[in-house]
Amino acid sequence: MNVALLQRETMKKLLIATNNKGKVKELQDLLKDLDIELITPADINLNLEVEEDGTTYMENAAKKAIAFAHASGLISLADDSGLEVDALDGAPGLHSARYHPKPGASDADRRAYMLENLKDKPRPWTAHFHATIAIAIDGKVEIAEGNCYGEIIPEERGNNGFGYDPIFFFPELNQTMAELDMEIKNRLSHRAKAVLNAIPFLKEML
Ligand code: ITT
Repeated sequence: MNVALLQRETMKKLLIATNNKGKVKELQDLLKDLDIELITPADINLNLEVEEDGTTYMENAAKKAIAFAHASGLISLADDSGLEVDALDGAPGLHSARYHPKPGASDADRRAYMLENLKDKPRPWTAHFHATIAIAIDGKVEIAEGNCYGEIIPEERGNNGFGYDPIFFFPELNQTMAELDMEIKNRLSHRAKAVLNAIPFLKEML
């Protein structure tokens, strides 16, 4: 066996426990400098849908991380996140991925639905993204959190990112989250901050 292959064989593995492709890409980039092999559910043919029935981000993130760790035997990192809009009393929050009356709605449908619900409210529509990260192995779970502040704007801008990014605006940058390169989003975002807060115990667990 050559040295590179041997190093890879003995490297610690971390499963990125999400079915959201946008999150996978961001987390791969955010974790790339750690000395670990990042595994996605697709890499190990793991098809797991976890019901998100918790009442907090923490409960849902922990439930996802534990379920993926149990199914794979790998240390697993899950993210539960959401967008909280002040004029909507913090909605959609925990329900951001399902914020639409129609089942099977797309991200674009959810953005349009949010703008419809906001249209009669005075601007600025201040909002923040929240992310809770849970890392689980052997019944042990560690939690880290991050927030990112901005406002919702009534027209979509930019093609990067996912979810609500095209309508989440940073006034000080004059750009939406979807106009930022991933490298910049990964310095500012709720997920980036949560990962940064998770690094110390991630290093301990690996
Ligand atoms: P997994 O549970 O498989 O990780 P999910 O998309 O269902 O994927 P969540 O339950 O955590 O994940 O839902 C988070 C939703 O919040 C996500 O689907 C987006 O609509 C929104 N969201 C979270 N982070 C975002 C970001 O960085 N940019 C845009 N929208 C985001």
